[in-house]
Amino acid sequence: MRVTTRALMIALALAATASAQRLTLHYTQPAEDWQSQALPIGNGRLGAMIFGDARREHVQLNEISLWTGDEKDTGSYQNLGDLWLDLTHGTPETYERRLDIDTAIHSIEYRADGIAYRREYLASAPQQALVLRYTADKPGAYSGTLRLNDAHGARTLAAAKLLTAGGKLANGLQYETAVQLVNSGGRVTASADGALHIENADAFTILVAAGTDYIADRTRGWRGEGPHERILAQLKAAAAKPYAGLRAAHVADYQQLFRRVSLSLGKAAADLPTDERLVRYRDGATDNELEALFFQFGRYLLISSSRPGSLPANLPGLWNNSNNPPWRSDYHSNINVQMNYWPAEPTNLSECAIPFFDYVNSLRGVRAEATGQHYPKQRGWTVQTENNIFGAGSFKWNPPGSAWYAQHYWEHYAFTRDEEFLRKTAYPVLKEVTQFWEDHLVARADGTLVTPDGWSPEHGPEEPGVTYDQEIVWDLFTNYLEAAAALGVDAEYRQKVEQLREKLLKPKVGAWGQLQEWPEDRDDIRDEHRHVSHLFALHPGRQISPVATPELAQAAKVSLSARGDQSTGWAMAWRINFWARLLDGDHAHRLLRNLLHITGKGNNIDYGKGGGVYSNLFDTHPPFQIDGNFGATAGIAEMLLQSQAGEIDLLPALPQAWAEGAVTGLKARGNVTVDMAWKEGKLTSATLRSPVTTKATVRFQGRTQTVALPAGQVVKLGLQ
Ligand code: FUC
Repeated sequence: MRVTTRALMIALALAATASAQRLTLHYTQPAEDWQSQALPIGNGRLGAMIFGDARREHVQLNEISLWTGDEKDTGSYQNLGDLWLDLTHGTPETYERRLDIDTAIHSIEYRADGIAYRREYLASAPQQALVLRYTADKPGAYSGTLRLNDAHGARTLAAAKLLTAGGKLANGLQYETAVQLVNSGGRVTASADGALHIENADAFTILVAAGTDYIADRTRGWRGEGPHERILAQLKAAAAKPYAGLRAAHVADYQQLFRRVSLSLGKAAADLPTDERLVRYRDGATDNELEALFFQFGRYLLISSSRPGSLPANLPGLWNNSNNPPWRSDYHSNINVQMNYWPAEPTNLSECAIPFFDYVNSLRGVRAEATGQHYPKQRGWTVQTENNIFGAGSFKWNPPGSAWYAQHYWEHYAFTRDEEFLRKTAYPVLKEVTQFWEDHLVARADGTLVTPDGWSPEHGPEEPGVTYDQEIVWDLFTNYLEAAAALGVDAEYRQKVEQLREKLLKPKVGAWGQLQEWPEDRDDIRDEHRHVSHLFALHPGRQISPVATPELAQAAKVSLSARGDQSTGWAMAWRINFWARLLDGDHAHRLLRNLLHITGKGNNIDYGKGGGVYSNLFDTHPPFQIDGNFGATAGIAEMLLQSQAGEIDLLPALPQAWAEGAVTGLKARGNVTVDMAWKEGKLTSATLRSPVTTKATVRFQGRTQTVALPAGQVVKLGLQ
């Protein structure tokens, strides 16, 4: 009996280790390079990139509302500052750093002078603070100096066990960082040069709080309370709790989101460091669990950079170490900010999309004013290509940008069936953007309606009726119509919008069988441009599908094949989604492999090829741009489950490489949660559940079946 229990315990422990390994990035050296090696933690608002050096720790800090610019000028997202911790112990003999994305804890372990040292770093959402914990297996082992460098040159003040630095940016934005050191054993003293000195501490915790006076509330002019009192209160509250309590609350808060979805794509690979796995993978090795890790890493990044109450994930998510970052680290409206939110609904992280809606809602007033000046005859509003947090835009006007934003509102409802959200939040946006297009479309001689000032991003020429615009407007009208019907409102206006949709110029097939990017048939078969904007209707739209519009789907395939399989990071991520929607799992997987291709440090912008990942699994455009991470996570979800066509399609684009696997917790439209397992490429079990009584049409292995889903019941699908 005892033996059996013991054997069981060992088996359980091994299984736990295997699953922990599966969800861990790990390395045997500290990071030297911010972009490609340091590891990110974040609570949606506060973020850090960790280098992990044993004797000279560097933690780079961000706060998501630290922006220059205002309602007229775009400005850019800023670096907040850096923490430096110099320790006096000897050179480490062993070293390992890990980012466990199942707990959202970054750990560093090493031995030096015969002492085992351990660090645990986390970004607590409940506590609104970063928590950096240092322990050792021998008392009094820690001596050193902690410094805080403000990225805008503010002086650091040190008093008791507290460091503070902050000030005002040129636009008047107030900001501050505060760092509290909590030690057990030894002594901590402050020096006039703004440092804290640790002598012979047994263990200590560094707590970091930071904030600005930005509030996303136009009626109050963006300026809220200064951050000083707030961040000191946050530090005080965190300092009053033991580390174990802070840790447990953080893990519970994070796992409540993260653990909704699990994915296994086969055997766990040997427990090699992540950078070594990436190199083997690049050289052709199979590593399905690395692909599953990459999927979950996207979910980790979304939870870490986009939590309710804060701003949405920007081009690098939350993590930026420059005051003059590429493309301002902004909200780009022609693909990028939307791609950031593709994984939110299907991978069961609906709440993480809320910052995007709050952000868009906060801009509507400013954008209506700017839109009114630019397009005097139009109601509603739209955006430019580059956008800041205050509502200002720069670079080209992007007329269909707001219509694409509106799609996210509709999808949030489609997945959650949250009727209050539809009525109060989504419908007003869908309607005002629909009105913009009602006013903005123009009739051609043959009566078809076209967008007058089109541009297929970023792939000129500018002309009316480009396919991208037409498809996005079709999508908007369709979403509007379904929203109005679901709410039972605006019957008359619905008829009007239906007529408008009817008259829209529709996608066309060109001379070489391609889907035309422009109304003129001038697509070049040799063109490998990264944007494939005219395939919006295939993904994330739903105007084209292999089942409902096979000719157009075939044309989309011809276009996509011509554009090729190598591109920038996000462009390959989009292609994964396209191939999944074309039900070609092997091709989607080929793109995933191309994207999960390790590349060097490369800091320069490259608009051609060269996308991939760095050894920290950050997607690179190049440079680092988080949309590729999010787009890939969404693409993997599309390979496993689709629901855009009114059916729940199980394993629609399963590649041969994923012959065996299991997934739990994916979401389908209609608020249905799906678990599945498969072997030899065939579904072996599938369960569906819905919180309210409903029916679903399920497609699998070439047939469909309608299943009743009584509220809250787990319904097992009969596969015979
Ligand atoms: C779009 C893309 C670029 C880049 C930039 C941030 O304009 O065309 O490739 O991703 O956004």
